[in-house]
Amino acid sequence: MFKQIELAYGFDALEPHIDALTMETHYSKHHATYTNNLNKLAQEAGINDKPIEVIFANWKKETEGKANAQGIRNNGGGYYNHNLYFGHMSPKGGGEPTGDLADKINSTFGSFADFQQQISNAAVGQFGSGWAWLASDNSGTLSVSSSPNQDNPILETEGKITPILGIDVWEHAYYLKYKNLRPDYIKAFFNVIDWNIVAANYSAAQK
Ligand code: MN3
Repeated sequence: MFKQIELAYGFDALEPHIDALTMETHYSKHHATYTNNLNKLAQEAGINDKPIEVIFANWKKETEGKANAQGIRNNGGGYYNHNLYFGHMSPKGGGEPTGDLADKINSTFGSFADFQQQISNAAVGQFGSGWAWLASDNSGTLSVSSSPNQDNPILETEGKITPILGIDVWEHAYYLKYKNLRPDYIKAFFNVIDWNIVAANYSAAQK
C-alpha cells in the first residue's frame, strides 16, 4: 500500500510563498489521485508489495509485458515525487544548508548562489510540465537536472542517482497565485525549503 506523506504543517502555513488553496488542491486532489491510481495499477500488475524506488530502479524488468506500465510510470512518479516535495517544504524553511551538504554544494557548484541559479535555470527551462532536481549518487556526488512529466532521476538512471530536492514546475503547483510567472514561484519556493530534511535525504542517498 502506497501512502501519501503526512504534512507536518497546515495548508496555509507556507503563505505568502505558496498559497493555501494551491497547497490543499495539490495535496488533497493531485497527489491523492496519483497515489490512489498507483495503488490500483500496481496491484493489477502484481508489484504493489515493492518500494516504488525499487520499481523505478529496475523499471524494464519490473514492468516488462505489463499493459499498464505507462500508468504506473505516471502515477508512481506522481506519488514518489510529491512525497519528496511536500516532505522538504516547511514554514520554518529558507536560508541555506549547513554541514556536509553545504560543503558539497560549494565544491560542486561554486557557491550556494551558483547552485540556486543552476537549479532555477533547470526549473524555468523545463518545457511544459515536469520537475527540477538536486540529486546524489551513492558516493555523494551532486547533480542538477530536470525531468518531463512525472519522471525522476531514479527512473532515468536505473537507480544510480536519487533526488534529494525536487521543484515541481507543473502549472498546478503555482498557477493560482503566480499565473504564468514560473520564475517568481521558483524564487518564492526557496523560502520554504527545509534544508535539514534535504540534508537528511542527502545522507540517505549515500547508501
Ligand atoms: Mn504537482
